[in-house]
Amino acid sequence: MIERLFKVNTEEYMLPGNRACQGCGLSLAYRYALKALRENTILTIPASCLTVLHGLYPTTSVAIPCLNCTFASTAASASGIVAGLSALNRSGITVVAVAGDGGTYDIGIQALSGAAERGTDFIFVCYDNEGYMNTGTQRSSATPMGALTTTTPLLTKQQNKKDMLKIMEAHDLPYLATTSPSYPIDLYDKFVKAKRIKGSRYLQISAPCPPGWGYPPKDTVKIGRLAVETGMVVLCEIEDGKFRLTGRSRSLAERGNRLPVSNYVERQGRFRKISEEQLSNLQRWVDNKWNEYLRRAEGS
Ligand SMILES: Cc1ncc(C[n+]2csc(CCOP(=O)(O)OP(=O)(O)O)c2C)c(N)n1
Ligand code: SF4
Repeated sequence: MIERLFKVNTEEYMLPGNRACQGCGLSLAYRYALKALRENTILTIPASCLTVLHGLYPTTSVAIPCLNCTFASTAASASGIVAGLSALNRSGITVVAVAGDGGTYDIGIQALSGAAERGTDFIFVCYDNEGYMNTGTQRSSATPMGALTTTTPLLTKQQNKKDMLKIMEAHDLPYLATTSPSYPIDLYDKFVKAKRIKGSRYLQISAPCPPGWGYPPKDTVKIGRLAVETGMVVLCEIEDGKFRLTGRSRSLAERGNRLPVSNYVERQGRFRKISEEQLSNLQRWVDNKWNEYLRRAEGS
């Protein structure tokens, strides 16, 4: 592992002094993602915490060119950049769209599905903090069951999280992967791989968010690890249809020592009103997904 760390790009593309909150999981992940993507990259991002992190024109905390687009149009914006580069005969530049779960699972899904169906040569990255965090923690279709948000203030969210990976996999993409900033080498390697592959690639980052999830900023890495240890988040990749568990999720599968979901839930204020029934529903949902992943991993 130490030897592997020395192979990580030492350039920094996230400059000191960005405007994300203390302990932001997105900013940890983004630093490693940009190191893997390197200079010959153009970003496009919609309204989100990431826009705030990038900063206000004419200053920015990110040393990679970036186009701000409207909420629904992230993947369409990327398609336009790809077409523009092609018209100018510019090759060797990776176009990367990055959006939150609101901008991916909900508002950006139509443009994303269109670009993926056309096989647009780009990477779409969803950082999933499980809510509309920039505007004050509203519920999204990525919010897990039992979480409190400002639009589910009394009864918590009643529905399970949408399976966006499955939706994107149905587009027959050459590469899809899930990542977490608590496992930076796994994340870095997947971004390096995605950059080498052609066609539409989809990467999902589980991005813990201290104010939205209700835990102290110092615990972001711990919370991200617990998400994986309990199976709430599963680290995997799908390359040309071949499914693989990676990193910590693979070793959990081999050793069979996954933790109960309650270990994850009890550390976050957003779950303070989860009922016993919801907690057992959540555990059942995680168990079913996990078993499905195990079957796929065994069959591949
Ligand atoms: C069409 C449109 N609707 C609403 C907004 C207001 N808005 C700006 S950022 C944001 C939340 C974005 O949520 P998400 O995509 O999950 O990213 P996060 O804020 O969590 O980083 C909203 C609702 C907007 N800018 N444009
Ligand atoms: S609200 Fe959450 S996702 Fe947004 S900048 Fe703060 S910690 Fe990061």
